[in-house]
Amino acid sequence: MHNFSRVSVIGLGYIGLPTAAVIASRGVEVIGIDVSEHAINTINQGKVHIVEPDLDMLVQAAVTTGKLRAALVPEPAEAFLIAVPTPFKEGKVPDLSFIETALKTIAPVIEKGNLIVLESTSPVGTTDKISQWLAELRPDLVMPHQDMDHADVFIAHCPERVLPGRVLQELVSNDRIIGGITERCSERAIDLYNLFVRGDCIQTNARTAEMAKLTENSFRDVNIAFANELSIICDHLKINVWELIKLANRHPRVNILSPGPGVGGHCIAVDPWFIVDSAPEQAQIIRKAREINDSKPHYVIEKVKQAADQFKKPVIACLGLAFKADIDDLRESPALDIAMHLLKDNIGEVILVEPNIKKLPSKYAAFDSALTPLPQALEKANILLVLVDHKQFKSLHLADVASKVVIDTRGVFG
Ligand code: SAJ
Repeated sequence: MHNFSRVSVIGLGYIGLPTAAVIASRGVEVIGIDVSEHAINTINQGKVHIVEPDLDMLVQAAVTTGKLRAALVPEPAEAFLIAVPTPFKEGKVPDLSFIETALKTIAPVIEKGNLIVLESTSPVGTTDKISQWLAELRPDLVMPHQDMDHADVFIAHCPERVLPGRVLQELVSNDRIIGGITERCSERAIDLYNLFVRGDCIQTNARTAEMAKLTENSFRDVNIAFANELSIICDHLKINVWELIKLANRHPRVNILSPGPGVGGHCIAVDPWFIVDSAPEQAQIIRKAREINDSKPHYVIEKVKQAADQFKKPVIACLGLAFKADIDDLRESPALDIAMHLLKDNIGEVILVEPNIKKLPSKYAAFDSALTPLPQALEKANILLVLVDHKQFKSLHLADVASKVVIDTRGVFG
């Protein structure tokens, strides 16, 4: 088993920073690299620039004990863990530029015997590309795709799988899929993850590991699309979809997910497109599911417009703006998207209730005055649009809202 005394994490975001802090908490020296000076300065003060339960304490302890340090310029290390974003660009084509830039940044400090692990969710073939790119950047080193048995560096993919809001628990307890370019690459990466993972580290090859991560998020997306399609069918047939799903889920082999206003976040709505891009002819259900989930916000907007037509002076209260329950994350949120459309469409007065935030992102600052506490919103609105199942909304009773038109996209009233 290989012991690591110095690890570098490239990209100190929602995945990289918690991973760096957890590795540091195991007594390993960790150097975190990021392009943001703000992130570097914040971390070096023992503080965090992202919201995640308990992360602040862990980072503070790791920085105070000198085990974690952040820097703009890379330094030599035994292992490099790349955790940068992989968004898509025009035409839903994966954008690997962050990975390529990260690799160019670390290439000059890579030494014989080093391990490079890609954690970023990536299309199939990306880990092989890293080996090829690095061969060009460092022709003095032998890459695993060039000589399986005598490579100078080890390269593997180990996709992150943690759920925002539970990152620190899941980083340690989740099983990890580890796919190296060669078996030796996988084994070296397993040694690294065994430092902090209590779940199983399961060995495979790089392409299967890449596809496994995309498959997990696509599985979820397809199943949410099924629930969203059911909700639209049930509206048409005048059936309560929430009751229907509860009943169907009583079958021992049925487990339908929950419909909603659409799918948000940075992963489930993005990753299936990586499969579609790699296999456009074959990936039919996966593409259709994406289309169904992406169209759900428009369906909700149309429903609100129809309801607003019944009132002379419609007052629409949007309950929740975050992308899912009990978090403050508004990025890629269908709820925010719907609320902003309604505000801009001038179909009546629109008020916003989001108990987890005090201010809207600067892009929407003009609408800050629409933010309203829940009791006032309940008093004022004649249409209640439930967009997020925050705990504050789940504690409402149907009697509290009996006089209003309720459009409940999350089933908080069952
Ligand atoms: N949603 C529904 N109905 C459901 C479940 C979710 O509409 O029944 C919506 C949510 O409201 C939200 C979106 O889907 O808008 C995604 O939320 P989520 O909680 O299902 O997942 P994420 O995006 O926060 O995290 C996912 C996780 N993947 C899986 O559960 C397979 C996480 O483990 C991954 O690490 C993460 O993506 C990632 O980074 O890829």
